[in-house]
Amino acid sequence: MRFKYPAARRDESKVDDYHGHKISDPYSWLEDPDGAETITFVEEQNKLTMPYLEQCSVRHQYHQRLTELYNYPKYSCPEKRGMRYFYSHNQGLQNQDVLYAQDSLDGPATVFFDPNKLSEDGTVALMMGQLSEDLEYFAYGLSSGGSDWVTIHFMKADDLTTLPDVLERVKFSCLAWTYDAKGVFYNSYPRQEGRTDGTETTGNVNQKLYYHFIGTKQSDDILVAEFPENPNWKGYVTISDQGRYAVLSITEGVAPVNQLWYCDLQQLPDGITGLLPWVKLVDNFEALHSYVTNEGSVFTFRSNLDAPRYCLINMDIQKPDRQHWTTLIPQHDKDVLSAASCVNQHYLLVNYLHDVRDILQLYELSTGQLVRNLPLDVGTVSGVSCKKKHSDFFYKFASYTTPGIIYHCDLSESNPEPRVFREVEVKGIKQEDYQTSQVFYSSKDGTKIPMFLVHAKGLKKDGSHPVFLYGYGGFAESTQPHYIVPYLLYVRHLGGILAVANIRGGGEYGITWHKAGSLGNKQNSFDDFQSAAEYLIQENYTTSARIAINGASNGGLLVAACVNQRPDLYGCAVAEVGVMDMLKFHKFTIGHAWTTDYGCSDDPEQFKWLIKYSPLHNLPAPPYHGPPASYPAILLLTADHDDRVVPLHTLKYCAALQYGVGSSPLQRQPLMVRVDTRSGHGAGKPTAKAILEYTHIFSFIAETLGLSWKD
Ligand code: X98
Repeated sequence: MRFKYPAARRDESKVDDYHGHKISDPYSWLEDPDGAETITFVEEQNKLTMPYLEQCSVRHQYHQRLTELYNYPKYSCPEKRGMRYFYSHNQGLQNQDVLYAQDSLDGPATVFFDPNKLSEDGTVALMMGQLSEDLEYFAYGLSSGGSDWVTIHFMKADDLTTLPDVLERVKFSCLAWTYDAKGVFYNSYPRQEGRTDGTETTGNVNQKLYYHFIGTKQSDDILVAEFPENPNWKGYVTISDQGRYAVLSITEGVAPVNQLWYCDLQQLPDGITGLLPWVKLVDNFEALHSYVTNEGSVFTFRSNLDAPRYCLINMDIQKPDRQHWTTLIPQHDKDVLSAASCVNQHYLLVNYLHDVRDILQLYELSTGQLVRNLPLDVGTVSGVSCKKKHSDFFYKFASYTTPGIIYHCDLSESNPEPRVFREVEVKGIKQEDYQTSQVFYSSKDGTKIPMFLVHAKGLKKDGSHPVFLYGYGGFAESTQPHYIVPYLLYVRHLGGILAVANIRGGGEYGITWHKAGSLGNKQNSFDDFQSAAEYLIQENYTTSARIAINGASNGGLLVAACVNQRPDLYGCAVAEVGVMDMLKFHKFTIGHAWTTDYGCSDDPEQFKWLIKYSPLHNLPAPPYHGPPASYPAILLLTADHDDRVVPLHTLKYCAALQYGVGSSPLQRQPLMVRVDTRSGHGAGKPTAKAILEYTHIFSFIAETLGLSWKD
């Protein structure tokens, strides 16, 4: 079937000069979210896309079954605070998780905070929350419509009454109480022209760190740190165990490096009255140091200094010179030390990532010696809750087929053993019907790439199976196993295989893996993804016409770049909230922070990297003849309040795609965009919206790959 796409004006006069290279930008008018033409463009695209998605043959079955199966109870690990426990819980289909409090683990739980009460459609979400040390107050950040902007509110923790204090223009912020519960540290941006609701594209610069005293106006907040010479710096406070120090971690972009300053709050004779007398412990961006704990003046940090797989180091702030730093737990020869926290005064709970599976171990804080292993199945520690002053801790395990097991362990017992505290069950999905395996395939340059495969037990490798191939590959983020009901539905009811490729650019094997897939090496990340598809074909799982690829954000870029490079390799591509204009991404909202992974077109050498793969700039011009004759079916997704990756990326790419490829008579598969409203980059998305979005994505895949529903 041929589709008639909405006409989009091409402004041929828009040409930019990058270091002598003339690059046209005919759809730059789509950069104005308020422009009448942009509004019409979005309306017309949705008018084409939504009826198509709604008429897909499996749409109703998929939606009904997903709603049924998603309706299972979800719990976080309980957090012990004082003598009380706090946890989040969703009965199944509630739009937002509810916070509960209880006095004992087997006692009754009462609702502590319910975000569902804040909006009809569930689009107001709780993004952050902190109790003061003695449980006097609860400070919490709400976001509306999916935006990264947050408004901080306060509530008394005993009678749940709200206080009049409200903090605005907060984004990418810490939230840290001083132990005396007089107030919190938080970050906010200066006032900006126009809107500040997440529908604007204004660059986020000059963030400042404030201290807010409870009971005062935001305009009276104390500015405690700012970096006027470095508009992209952000400084986040962590309060040390026992509350004596404010530890300030300063980052510039999203690279795993920071500066580390601290302030001894005991040495402030008049309390917090102005810019704090920060002491610089690390004043360069060579490595990342994250606070774990401190014993007096000796601080323990998780660090990647000369340790691409991370280690734990001790620094005595009374002897801050580098030559006095000591290694507490050295870097492992293969595994990544991905997290560490202190428990029961003298122990460290340490998480390692071993071939994309988590390992959890207990170490002695004083010596760094291993005490014991905490056995885990193949999967992910998706949550840990522990405190230095408490002897017990919780951790939650999840995998592609395990929805969640929360373990509880009390180190004060004579022979402490983790016990299952809570295990959830999803009625209608039998774990034993599925098989998860991990393969290591060769990429273009011979590098072995891990990939998880989830499919029905006893699947025959006869080349007939539809595949859902997912990837991310950026920002040192590891793509670890999680329980995702929509994926299991694809396996169970559409006969599919879930394939998750742990491509370079992620953090699966530490900093080396990240560097091998970023900046001038970004193409490795794309090659790894394409090699995953080729492997699945060679191994006779599938054929290219039955492969759907998917990714979001940096993964949306991955999907779009891979389609441009190998349109013959896939039957369908779903690119969510992707970065598509690699020459301009740094100009909008927080885009400048991503130059640490991508580089920046302002730099002549980096421009050459970016122009080679930027999805917007590597589409064919009409008339498109191929080869191949056509592009796969493409579904793009974005949303009006996505202020992380602003919608203009997807809109400009969509216009250029429909112009270049959609105009070809040989292009029979749809090239469509779905633009959601009161929705953002993904965090805080209400359950109803998530279910509908997954329904549209998998209905589109089924329709365009020709899959039918299996009961
Ligand atoms: C971000 O852009 C993360 C944005 N971001 C944060 C927080 N702090 C930041 C500090 C510096 C720069 C960016 C920061 O969210 C933050 C603060 C407090 C609490 C939690 C977070 N990221 C990249 C992204 O979204 C990938 C990883 C996170 N991208 C979109 C990269 C390309 C597409």
